[in-house]
Amino acid sequence: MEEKQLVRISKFLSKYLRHEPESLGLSLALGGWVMVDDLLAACKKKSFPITREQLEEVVEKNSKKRFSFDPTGTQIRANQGHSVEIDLQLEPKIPPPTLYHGTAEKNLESIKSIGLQKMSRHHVHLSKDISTANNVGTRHGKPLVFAVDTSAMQKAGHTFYCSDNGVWLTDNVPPQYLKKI
Ligand code: HQG
Repeated sequence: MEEKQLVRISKFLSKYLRHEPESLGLSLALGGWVMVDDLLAACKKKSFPITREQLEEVVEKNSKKRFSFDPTGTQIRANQGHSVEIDLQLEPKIPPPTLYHGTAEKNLESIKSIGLQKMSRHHVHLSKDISTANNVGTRHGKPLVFAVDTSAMQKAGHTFYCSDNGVWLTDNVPPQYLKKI
């Protein structure tokens, strides 16, 4: 499949597996899972037919590994980035001592005063390295990257999770743990 088509399907799936499953006639089960057969039938009904093979190719080749099948291959979910209320059932994990968050310069003053908030998502998203964080920030405007002192946060009792595609998640980051780099 061509890259353009992979992106088109990925955007379609992100919309319905993260944000509005009900408008495709789907509901997400615990963990955010949907039956693959139900998803394919719903896509067809929406005049966006996808084959099982195309779905497998998107899961495998998606640039950010946004989607996963369950071990039996009968269910699929978005790994992170939901706005609908779901419990991904992730286990708390110890993060590397420093993680990074990319944002836009226009958010600087607000973040300095109240820290990082989850906004419309379930968690604040943190990246493993500066270049990934920079790319995330670019989506919002002129990028700005913060180093997050996850080691100190962990000691202070904050909980971290890591999604199946390696994005670190936490509830909020108070300003004292942020350093602009
Ligand atoms: C900002 C993409 C003002 C925050 C990426 C961000 C990521 C504040 C924006 C994933 C704030 C929320 C998530 C505050 C946070 N004042 N602005 N107090 N606290 N913000 O898109 O982290 O392509 O919800 O800095 O790769 O940009 O979807 O979060 O700029 O992993 O797979 O509010 O989305 O992945 O924006 O991105 P978002 P994000 P996907």
